[in-house]
Amino acid sequence: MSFSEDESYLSKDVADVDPDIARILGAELERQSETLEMIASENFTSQAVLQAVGSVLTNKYAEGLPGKRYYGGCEVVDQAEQLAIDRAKQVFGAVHASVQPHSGATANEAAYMALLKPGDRVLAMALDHGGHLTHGLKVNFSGRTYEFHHYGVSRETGRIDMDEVRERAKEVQPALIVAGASAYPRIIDFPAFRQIADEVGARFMVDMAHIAGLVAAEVHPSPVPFADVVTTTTHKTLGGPRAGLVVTRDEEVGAAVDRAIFPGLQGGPLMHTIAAKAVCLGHAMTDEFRERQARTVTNTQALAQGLSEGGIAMVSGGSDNHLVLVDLSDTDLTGKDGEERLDRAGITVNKNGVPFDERPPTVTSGLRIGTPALTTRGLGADEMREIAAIIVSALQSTVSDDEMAELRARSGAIGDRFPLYPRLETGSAVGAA
Ligand code: DSN
Repeated sequence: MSFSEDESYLSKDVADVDPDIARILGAELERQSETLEMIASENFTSQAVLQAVGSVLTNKYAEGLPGKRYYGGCEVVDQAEQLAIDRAKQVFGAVHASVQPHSGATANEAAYMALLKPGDRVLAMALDHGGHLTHGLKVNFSGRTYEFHHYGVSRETGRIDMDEVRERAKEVQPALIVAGASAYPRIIDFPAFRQIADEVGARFMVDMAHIAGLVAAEVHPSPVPFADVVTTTTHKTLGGPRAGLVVTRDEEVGAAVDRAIFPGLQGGPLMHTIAAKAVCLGHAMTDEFRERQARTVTNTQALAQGLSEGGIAMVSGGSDNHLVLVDLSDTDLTGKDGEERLDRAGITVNKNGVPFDERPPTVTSGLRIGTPALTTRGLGADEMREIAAIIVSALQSTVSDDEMAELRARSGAIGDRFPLYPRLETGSAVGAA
């Protein structure tokens, strides 16, 4: 290979090198632009975050921590990680931050490793009541390594019943209690969890992945003053790169989490993603971010109100946060049907089990619908009311193909009013423009 070929290997665009992948990148940008994205765990990250993720920091090995690495040449990436650590501590009011977890699942694994021995008992929210697979699903590492027991929500209210949690904690005598959920529309009472943990001599961990952005903006109470360890992803309400983060209020526990991540679970950290976490945490210090998180909540409330007025039932009757859980149990429509119908109407959501669901997890009786991504795109309460009306119509048993096409056109028209990534062309979805 000649020198000039070498040079072009490093310099060519993906469109020149790999047209198949370039087409896919463009098509995904188009899909994200042309549909209304309402998966509660998704968001649109900023172009600044995309630039950090697509940067030369991906080339660097940096096992260890800033100033204590196992590789040379880390003096630049050290600065990125230190900024991410300092900003995470400031944003969440924490004493220690570990910014290396590749994902929320790894963050949880590290927290367990720091606090537990294999076989220890843990009490967490049941997956089929809104919990997460890393909170003790039998086939997950969590359920295989530790003895998980679960609490759920009350059948009457759809909310976590703290008396039931206390009863379960007294029965189980866990070493650790976990709060946090993937499909829970209400505020979680962290002080009450702490009190129960203290009563039974357990540690307390919160997985705030879904609500981290709301917590950072103080539109949801913070778990940090109450929990021994708080884990999160950085890409949900927080709106950063796809990755994880752990914060603690105690230096010693934080150091144990660091050791659990490396060398316990991971090798080289993803320095490009860590730089992107720093960018996203920088965003989280701005008034613009706080306004967006507050609007995420008011948007969900406008959506919930519109759905309720259209006769759609929701678990717990509404929402305090970024998502609603539509309950189709009393209808002939399944969650799977509902997801497909909304997809045809140009709205992307996911089918989701509801508490006490009698349909199997591949079918379900629920739809989880979230507002973070569309709120980031700029939509407000008026658009949410319009979207609620589209959802209500799409879920009617009598909806015809023509009506569905009209609903899709209405969704598309809403999206057109809020352009996504205007500086990116569909053919250059990775462009730093
Ligand atoms: N899979 C994520 C969600 O959709 O909520 C949680 O990790």
